[in-house]
Amino acid sequence: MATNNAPAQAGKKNQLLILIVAIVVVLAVVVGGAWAIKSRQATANEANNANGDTVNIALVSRGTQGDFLNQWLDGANKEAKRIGANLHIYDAKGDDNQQILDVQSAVATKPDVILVDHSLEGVTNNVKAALDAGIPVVGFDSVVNDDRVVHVSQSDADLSKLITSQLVKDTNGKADVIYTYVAGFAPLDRRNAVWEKVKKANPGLNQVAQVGVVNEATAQQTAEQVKASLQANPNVTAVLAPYDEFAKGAAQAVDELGLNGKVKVYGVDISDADIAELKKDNSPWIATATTDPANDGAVSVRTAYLAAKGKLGDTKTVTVPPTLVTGDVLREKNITSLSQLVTAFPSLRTDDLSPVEDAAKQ
Ligand code: SR1
Repeated sequence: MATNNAPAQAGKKNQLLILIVAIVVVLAVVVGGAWAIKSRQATANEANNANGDTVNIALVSRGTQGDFLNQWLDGANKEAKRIGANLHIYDAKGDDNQQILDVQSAVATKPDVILVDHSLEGVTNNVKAALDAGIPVVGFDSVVNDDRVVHVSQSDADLSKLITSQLVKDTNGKADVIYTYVAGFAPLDRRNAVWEKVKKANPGLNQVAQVGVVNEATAQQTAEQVKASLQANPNVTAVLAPYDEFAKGAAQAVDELGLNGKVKVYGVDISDADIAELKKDNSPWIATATTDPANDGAVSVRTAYLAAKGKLGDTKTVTVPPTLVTGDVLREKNITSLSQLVTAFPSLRTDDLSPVEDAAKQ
């Protein structure tokens, strides 16, 4: 008796088809992933092979979002081009674990130097591997537990002293204060150490809340936290926000609650957008202690270049001095951009720090 085997055969065909599709998908993932790594590696290697006597700098950036890092990277790129260095940038997009992996990837390309920015402590082991392999490492605003690392930073202690002194002066040392801070970031921790001392020296300062986040939405989320803290603490007259993304958020919160004139914001950092906010009539953000972020990036690249050339000597720290900028001065001088600010405050350019021309001649 003929039996109808069609359903069984169709079932086997479907199973075979599913198996083939699964194999194709797996192969695509494996090959695609390998290509991505290879292309990243290849790009870095191409940079290494582009011109043997060119200094190859692997910049492993945490990719913290915001104006400061965008300007810092712009300054780093422009300075690398000016001094003839290859800059291969790894952008961890704010992911600390990715940055750790990026250091490892950078070591594999055998660059002349590795420049790390805004890293947390987790990169230490891979940085040690670089140093043990003879690759010098320079860190900007980075936490790395190895004395061989050369550290570049703004003088965070002076940044904090400048802005907290303005707060103490304006409040006569007596105020309920909201403080924005996230521990673990080298610059914020160094600024915090000064704030702790200022509070001890001025017992009239009452920190009623500590808020703040560092992520891809720092300003917006900090605004929400400051707003809630202001509503819960009606006697607050000052917000200390020692990072411009924090300060933007704090200013937004004060504006939204209509507390302009009552609550003042004391910030750190500057950008064109920050200048616009500071200059606004009745802006709550009244002052900021700052350097020029692009200049900081340029100093970092020059320091890395000198480290690669073995021209740093026994230099282990390079520190950029800050300046206090107030909304009043910006309005008086009608400053609307960072380039105009640098013209008005020439000390924001520190070409004397890690000068490369000398190294290039040697
Ligand atoms: C999350 S760390 C942010 C700080 O890095 C740089 O030091 C800038 O000054 C910014 O305040």
